[in-house]
Amino acid sequence: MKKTQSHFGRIGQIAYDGAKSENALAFKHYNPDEVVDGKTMKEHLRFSIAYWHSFRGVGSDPFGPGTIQRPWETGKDAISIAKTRMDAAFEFFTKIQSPFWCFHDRDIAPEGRSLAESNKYLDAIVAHAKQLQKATGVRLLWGTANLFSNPRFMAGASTNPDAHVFAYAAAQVKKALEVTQELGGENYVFWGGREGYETLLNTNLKREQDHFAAFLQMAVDYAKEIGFAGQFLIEPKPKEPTKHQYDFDCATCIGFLRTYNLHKHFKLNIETNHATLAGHTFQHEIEVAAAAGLLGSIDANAGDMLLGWDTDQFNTDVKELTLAMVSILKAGGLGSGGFNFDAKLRRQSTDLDDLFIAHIGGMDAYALAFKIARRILAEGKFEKFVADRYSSFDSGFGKDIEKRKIGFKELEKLVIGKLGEPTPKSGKQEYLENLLNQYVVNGA
Ligand code: XLS
Ligand code: NI
Ligand code: NI
Repeated sequence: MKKTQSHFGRIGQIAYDGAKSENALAFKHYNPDEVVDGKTMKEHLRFSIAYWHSFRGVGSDPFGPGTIQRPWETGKDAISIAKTRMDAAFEFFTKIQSPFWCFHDRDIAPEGRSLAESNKYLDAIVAHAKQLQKATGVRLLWGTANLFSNPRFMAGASTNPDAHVFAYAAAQVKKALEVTQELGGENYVFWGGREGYETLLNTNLKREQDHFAAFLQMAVDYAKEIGFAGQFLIEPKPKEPTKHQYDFDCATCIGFLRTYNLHKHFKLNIETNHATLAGHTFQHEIEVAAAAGLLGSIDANAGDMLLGWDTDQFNTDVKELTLAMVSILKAGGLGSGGFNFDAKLRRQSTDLDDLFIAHIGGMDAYALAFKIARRILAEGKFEKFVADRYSSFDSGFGKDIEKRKIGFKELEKLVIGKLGEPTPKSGKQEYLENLLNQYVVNGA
């Protein structure tokens, strides 16, 4: 990388310093170059930095403006500021040793007065990003379009009652797909923050869902036309900003994709905080997606149990992440997906080093969870317990049930005859919880 002025002063590349380290600016568990099973930890974990939070987030909330000021936010016009900001971002990606980044079109380049002008700005910044990717080796995990901030999208994008807004959104996604392809993006995400409704008094739910499906089909067709080979991902979220969102949770998305015959073209991007907003655990959403063969990628963050909105915090809960990792590894991993830190600094975390410390904590927690999960799977205690618990389906009439060889009449005969009353078998939940705790406490 060409030696340029540092945007982070004395903070250099973050190094692995071991679990006992007291250096806040060092990794304790994430050793990017450590080889596990023939692959480096960097390759296993495929971490990604979210441009919107880390480089556009300023700590604002509905009650007050931003609190976080960055030294690189200067320049003669919006384009030159955007370029300098991007230089800082790539310096950060390199220093934090993240192999990937993610963006929305409007995070990286300013919006113009017309779509044509916005596209021109985007092209200028994408050319800059391409150079920076080449110089640093940092790759694009996914791109997406912001179809929720501009007032034109107040009633949704593809589910807007106005066909004109649908057309605008389609044109914007067309361009976002092209630039994602230009930057070698490995996936493309749809998150429908305003694809839903506020009141059914003014909404035709069925028609909106049909439009949403038509929109996704157009994206699939256009990707094929331009040869974009990245994986399409839908990111479920039950609410916020809209009261009811059509992509409520994984199960809802799976039903939607199958209804409209789109399931061959999409997988799911699961966000921890969205899972909890939907009343599920993170692991539940992973298992639901994996069971349908649609586990795609992760937006790594956490909510606050006492707040009912998407607080997008960095996740340091090793127990929660261990459970998630067990399910991900059992499902065979994330393929072209990765762990994208869709997480932001707290409003009071105003120092530049907070950005590093936050990501270090998230990366370390995931790395540790990955190692604990591997140990859990290698020892196979939980898997054996679960296999035994279902073993009555491995032979005899249980097997016949699974093979669909038996029906109500035969089963009635068995119960009235030799089977009689079933004997209770303990689910041993407390034993299993204690076992899990032991793994987490003993660490890697
Ligand atoms: C918002 C979403 C968003 C998506 C990308 O809640 O998490 O950040 O990841 O549009
Ligand atoms: Ni997200
Ligand atoms: Ni979110």
